[in-house]
Amino acid sequence: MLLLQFSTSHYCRKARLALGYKHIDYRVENLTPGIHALRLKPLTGLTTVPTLIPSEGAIALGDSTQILHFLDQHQPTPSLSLEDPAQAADIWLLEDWLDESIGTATRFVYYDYRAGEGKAIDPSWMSQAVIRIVRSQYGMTPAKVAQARLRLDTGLEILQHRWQTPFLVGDRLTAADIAAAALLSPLALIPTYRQAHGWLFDRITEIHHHCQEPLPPGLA
Ligand SMILES: N[C@@H](CCC(=O)N[C@@H](CS)C(=O)NCC(=O)O)C(=O)O
Repeated sequence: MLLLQFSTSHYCRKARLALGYKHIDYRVENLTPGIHALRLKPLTGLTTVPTLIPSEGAIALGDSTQILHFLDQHQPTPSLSLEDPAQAADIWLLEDWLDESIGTATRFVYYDYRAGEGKAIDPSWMSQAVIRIVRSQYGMTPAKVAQARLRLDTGLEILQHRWQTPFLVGDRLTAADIAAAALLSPLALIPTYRQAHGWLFDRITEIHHHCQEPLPPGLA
């Protein structure tokens, strides 16, 4: 399998965690932000990574949720879901919420930090230019960043409650745990989140070990 990605994208981390969990061999092709659409559009009609090409000539999958569902069909064991229909519904509902709401809120808060207090992480012209482009692409105004922060606060309360047991749903790792670990991982570089939510980074670390994926920046 070939995974087209941005190496730093938290949505690509989600796909890599799922591939690692299932012990699937894959190669990565790192795309350059800015010219990535030239490679992706003809494949999926979309411009986002991750994109997975299961085999040469196969239809490409251009969305991380679609990739997780495909991997479960392609290699059912270990499953990313659970047998019980109510638990399975819960897993995919959480996965969708994490993907659509929490992953985008993380992006807003993370890039706001990298452009301000966290500039020292990489003050290079190149890195700051990428951060400026991302902030403008997603319309990251101070009001929208404040909204994202509130959304993350509520989300983290819910997750802290559910992650009292090792897994968000049921008694083993599922797509919900993988989505949460990947989509919240950029917060590991932000000191206020590290201090307030130690439990979160313990879970993220455990899940990365479980899926044999290198730890994200801040935890490595
Ligand atoms: N819902 C999508 C979101 C993926 C996404 O937002 N990817 C970003 C990188 S983190 C991207 O490719 N942005 C480039 C673009 O939009 O052109 C998924 O789950 O795959």
